[in-house]
Amino acid sequence: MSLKISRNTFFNSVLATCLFLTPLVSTAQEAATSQSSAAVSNSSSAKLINGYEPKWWKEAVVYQIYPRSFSDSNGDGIGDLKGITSHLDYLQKLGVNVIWLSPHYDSPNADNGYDIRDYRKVMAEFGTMADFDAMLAGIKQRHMRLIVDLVVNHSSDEHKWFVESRKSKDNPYRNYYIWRPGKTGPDGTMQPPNNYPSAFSGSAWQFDPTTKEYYLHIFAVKQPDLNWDNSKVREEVFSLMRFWLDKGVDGFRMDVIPLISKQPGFPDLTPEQMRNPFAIYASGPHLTEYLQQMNREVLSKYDDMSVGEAAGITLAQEPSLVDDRRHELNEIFNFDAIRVNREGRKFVPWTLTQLKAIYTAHDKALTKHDWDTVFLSNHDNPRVVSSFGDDSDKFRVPSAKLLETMILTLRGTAYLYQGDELGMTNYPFKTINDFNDIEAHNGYNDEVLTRHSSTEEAYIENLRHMGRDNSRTPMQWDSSPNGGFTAGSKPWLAVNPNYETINAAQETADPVSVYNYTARMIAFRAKTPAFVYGDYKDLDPQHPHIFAYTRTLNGESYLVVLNFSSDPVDYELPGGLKAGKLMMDDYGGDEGSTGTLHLKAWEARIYQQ
Ligand code: TEU
Ligand code: CA
Repeated sequence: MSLKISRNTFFNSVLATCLFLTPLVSTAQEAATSQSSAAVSNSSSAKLINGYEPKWWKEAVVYQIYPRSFSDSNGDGIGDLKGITSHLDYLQKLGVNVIWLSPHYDSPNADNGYDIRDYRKVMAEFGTMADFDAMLAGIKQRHMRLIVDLVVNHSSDEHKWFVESRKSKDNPYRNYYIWRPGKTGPDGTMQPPNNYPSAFSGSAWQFDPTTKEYYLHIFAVKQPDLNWDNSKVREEVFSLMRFWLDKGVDGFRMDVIPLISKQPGFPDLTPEQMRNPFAIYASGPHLTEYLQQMNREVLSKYDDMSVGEAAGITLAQEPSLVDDRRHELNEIFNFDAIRVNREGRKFVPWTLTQLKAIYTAHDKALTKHDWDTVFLSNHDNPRVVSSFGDDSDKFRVPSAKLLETMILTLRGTAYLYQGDELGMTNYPFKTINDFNDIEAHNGYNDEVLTRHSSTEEAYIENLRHMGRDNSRTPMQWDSSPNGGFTAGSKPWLAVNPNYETINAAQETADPVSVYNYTARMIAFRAKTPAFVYGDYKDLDPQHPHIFAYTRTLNGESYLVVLNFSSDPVDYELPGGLKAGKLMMDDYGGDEGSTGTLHLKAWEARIYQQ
């Protein structure tokens, strides 16, 4: 560490020193919380780290749980909250700081919980409010935090608001949703109000015979969009947010939050706009106003974290949602990287230079007042090692480790999805009957059975690569029947048959497993602020197989070198750079300081320069 003691550097060396005293602080969680609380306690802006205001949610490693598929405690084949509570030690040992829980609310499960019937009630299949409270208490006892899913662009059509709303045009809840009269088509038939497509195939409008009007549903017919232009709806949402924050929840992942402000007059999409409807759905005139009201009336009142799922938002628009001077959201999920291998729903080949260009673009587009997220997996996307690594038996482990190395050393809050820490892979789906996902079935009925725009085989083949159910197969805990996910006979979705070789019991017992490597990487990140607040530099953007970048903070610099290929590469570091002290290697080797690195397939190395 250079000894030039600027005030900043002095502060940071204090920070760094207390970090290097980390052994005093037992787990990565406590380290992270102490790191930020230390910074926050003197949270005047002066105490910036490399121009960034330190925040616990910037330093966090977030672990997403899809409750239906995590762990079944009562043998009904469906994951539940007691199942999560029974595995909190496993998560604490991994070192994650925050748990993001996908929807746990009362729901008829048309879209597996993303269709909420009662926002203050726990889904019966998942347990009781007492189970929720016990899970939350267990998370806090282990110095972790919990954020829950806020799904308020739409509700379930079984929510009492909608049950009332559809009864009559003058029902007090009518204006909680978006109703419009149909228009008469050229052939005299009744047509939807406009040509908006649903994300789950077909029109985004559903005719309702009771009042002979259409209601808007950007997602499924059973997911009617809420009318945020109605201030009563906004008050309802702010009130249910306070309900969960007052229970001790630490924040929200906000589902498709940019869609809450609709286009006045609902003009038809032009053919150009029809190529990316979400860009129009996500650019309503009142989005900033509603997010600033939400921040003013709720988020700013708690030490919470808000991450918006921002489908339809471009990188250029990202600061307008996360710049901390605008008081809207803390961070968003931008989908550029995770969707580098797809056009619409179609799986397309991708290149490393494309992915690297996206990370460089993020580095350039975001200021010190913005903060990013880093993720390549969630419950809507295929498994990370199958999509971005090599899930063959020979390279599944090193490529899974390499991808976690990247996610945990790029700038932004890092996100893991359940099973990534085990290197879980996509599922060998055979027919449409193997799928549960409404998006898959609606698409099949539309593209294969109705419009014949795709053959059955082509459609299923694409789903094998892109289908959301790839990530929703049950968690693989051990090699017992059904991977130990359930003691029951029939899990709600089949367990990946490779559970006998890929499971938590084996991984936690094996010191060189993906799990233990990821845990070491998370601990390394927790004590290395350069991986959080450090400057980012891609050293070799055009190299087709090597991703080499540095993270530098106050003269302390780390070099990360990743071989994104299934072939060894002799890599000469650019500009005569010499590799420094080896700190991490997913193969555990060390060839000493040199300018040319002999990298094995999917080898990942981190050097302290
Ligand atoms: O997803 C929104 C979203 O962008 C996805 O629907 C995505 O377009 C698609 O799945 C890609 O295959 C959120 C939730 O994450 C998702 O699970 C819900 O189905 C959806 O909103 C509706 O709530
Ligand atoms: Ca259960």
